[in-house]
Amino acid sequence: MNTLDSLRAEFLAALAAAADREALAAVHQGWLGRKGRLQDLFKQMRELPAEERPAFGAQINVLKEELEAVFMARQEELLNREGVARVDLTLPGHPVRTGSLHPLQQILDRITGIFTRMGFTVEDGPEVETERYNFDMLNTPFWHPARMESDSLYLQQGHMLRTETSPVQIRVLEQVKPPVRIIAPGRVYRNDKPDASHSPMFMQVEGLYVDHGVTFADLKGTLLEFYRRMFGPDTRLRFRPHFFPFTEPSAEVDVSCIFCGGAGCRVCKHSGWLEMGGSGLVDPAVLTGVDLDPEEWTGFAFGLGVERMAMLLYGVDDIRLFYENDWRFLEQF
Ligand code: 2NL
Repeated sequence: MNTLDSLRAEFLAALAAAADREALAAVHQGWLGRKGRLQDLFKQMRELPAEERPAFGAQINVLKEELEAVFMARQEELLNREGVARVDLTLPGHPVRTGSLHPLQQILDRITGIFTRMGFTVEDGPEVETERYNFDMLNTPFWHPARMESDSLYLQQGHMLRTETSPVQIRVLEQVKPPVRIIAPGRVYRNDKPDASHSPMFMQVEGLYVDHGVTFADLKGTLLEFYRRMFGPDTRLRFRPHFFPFTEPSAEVDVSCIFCGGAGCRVCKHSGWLEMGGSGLVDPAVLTGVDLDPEEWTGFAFGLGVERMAMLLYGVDDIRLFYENDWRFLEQF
């Protein structure tokens, strides 16, 4: 009995002194392990007279269970304490990065929002088009420079990547009888070498309104309202005569510089104006191509570049940034 009591006391002292995992493991090995002190006791048992062995064996077993329970409790206590010590609650947390809409998507959402509130509906269509829809139906002659291999991206058998979203509008005109009031936002493609102001893929929003008696004044009023909602109520517009195969007359559209208000600054190269896009009245040849009588129907159309607006509004000086998906750029929006 004495042996067992002093053994227990020794064990408890050793256990109390064990302050880390390694010390704990050593205590387990030295006492409860296969070659530990308790195992020695079982060996000593054989030296006792046969009749005393069962009672002694039972006592060792009781002691062993007791020590194992104490050991487990101590181990748990130590591990818990260690675990808490390892978590430094004063450290900054792991940030969870939240996503955000791509800057071009944000601008596109604003553009479509303004036009839908003016009564336009949004249409889309294939990015792989036929030359027929991309050029022929838009009155673009076979010799037109836009058709050149060096300007457009051609695929097999008369197919190509669309260079404008106009084919979307042609497809709508083929299907629905006017009045038609639609915008067609989407990706378009050109065979351009990328630089700060060119990307072979970019975004365009085209608009089309065909009805009885649509005039150039409707075009001016619609675009003025659009740009005023986009850039502010003091925005002014300037229409410069131009040529597009699909509109007649055609005009390029400038807005008064959104930075200097027209006084002249570095961004507008001291002209007071920023070039924004093209527009015009739908060419009669385009209307006949979709079986509409140009004597009965007229329309206006326009095309605007989304990147151009995003670059001006966000102060971005390189179009390629929009397509590199570098989160250091994207997270700023
Ligand atoms: C630009 C501006 C423009 C159109 C696109 C169009 C569409 C149909 C009929 C007639 Cl279905 N026109 N779209 C009109 C004028 C300009 O694009 O700067 N393009 C290079």
